[in-house]
Amino acid sequence: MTFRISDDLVAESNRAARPALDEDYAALARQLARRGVDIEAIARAVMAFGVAIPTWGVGTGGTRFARFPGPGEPRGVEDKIEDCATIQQLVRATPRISPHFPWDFTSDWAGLREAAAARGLAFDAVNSNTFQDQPGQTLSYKFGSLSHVERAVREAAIAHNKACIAIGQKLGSKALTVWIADGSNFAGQSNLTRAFDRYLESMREICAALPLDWRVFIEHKLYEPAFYSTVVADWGTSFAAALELGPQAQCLVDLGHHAPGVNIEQIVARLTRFGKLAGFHFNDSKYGDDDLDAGSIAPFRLFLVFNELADAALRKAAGFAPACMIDQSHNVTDPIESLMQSAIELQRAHAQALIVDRAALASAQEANDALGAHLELKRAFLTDVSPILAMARLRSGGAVAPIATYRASGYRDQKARERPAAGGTLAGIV
Ligand code: PSV
Ligand code: MN
Repeated sequence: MTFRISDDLVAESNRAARPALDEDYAALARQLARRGVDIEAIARAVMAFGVAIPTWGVGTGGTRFARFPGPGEPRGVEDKIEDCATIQQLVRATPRISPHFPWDFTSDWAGLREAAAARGLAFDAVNSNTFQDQPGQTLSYKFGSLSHVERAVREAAIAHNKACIAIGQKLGSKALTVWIADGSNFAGQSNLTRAFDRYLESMREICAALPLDWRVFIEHKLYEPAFYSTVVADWGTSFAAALELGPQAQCLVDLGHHAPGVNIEQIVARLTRFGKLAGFHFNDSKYGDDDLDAGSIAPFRLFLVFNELADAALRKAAGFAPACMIDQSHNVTDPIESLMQSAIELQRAHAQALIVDRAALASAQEANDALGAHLELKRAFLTDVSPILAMARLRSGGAVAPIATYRASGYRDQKARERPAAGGTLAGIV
């Protein structure tokens, strides 16, 4: 039996935090009531919010220069499930995990599904990987995968995506996320039109293998590893592909995959308007695809994204069912701590968006009151909703102070003993 954080420890740390929380929650309830907001409705909405943890996120990430492994890193998918379950135990906002293949390959899919379910976890979108060659792979992805000039390579990549769908069915997933690294590093290296045509042709074959109740999430990315052109570079390309591929195809927004300064919330609004918003890979960035912790750099931008989601939910936008997932790389923190805090920051943005006075905002907009409208958003954004988030965790059986409780538990030290380091210094971004 491996180490688990005991319920007694969680209860004990909650008991200590409870008096201050009750006081802060009551004060916030009064403040919100004056603004016509029922705190209980917001608390319920926060409790209902869930974001998927990427299985690759619980391992220490790296850059192309180096990776500095942390103690007690997960050695395989079973360990990853254990870490994801620990996150869920304390924050109660992460009931699903998003696996990546072949990284999470195992020989017993039913066993994996059961192991996850036993820890209260279900499976979100499955991710295919045609951006790396696997040991012994003869048809290389060095020059692309789904858009490769050689049919045989494209077929291998298509077969892999179909295999991911088949695995996902065994795990109870309902979506396949496809991100390809295909592109070119030199002007002239690739025919920009033909490469996209080949991509669409490959994706058509993958879509034909999708079960009827599945969706395919097209993930775009501006650059990296291709530095001159990327086949699915932007939301326009993603949207065009989703239109061509039909109703099961939608566009996934990874917050780090845009040109600097791009208005991501407006992209979200556009995709929602046309029923093509698949969902998100949440993270944060300052320069590029930095994969930093959600809400750590640009919390106002995150709030504005959630503001669009709240608006869409309120007007019951057709086809609106965004899948929320995190996609981060934790290079200098304990991944479990980063993921817990990131889930909380997403709940925070969600709660802040829900307390926007939508009627006042609409009136200001209709009256061309630019500053008045802006201040309506700012009022919600500047409201400290932390007591709601903590109360939601408490009521769902989690920890009022997840990071403090996690640190007090000694979980990482225990895992360091249970999971001896594999050794070696691996480079690579995950
Ligand atoms: C690519 O940068 C990406 O955002 C895709 O979602 C990958 O699946 C993930 O990161 C892991 O490398
Ligand atoms: Mn991503």
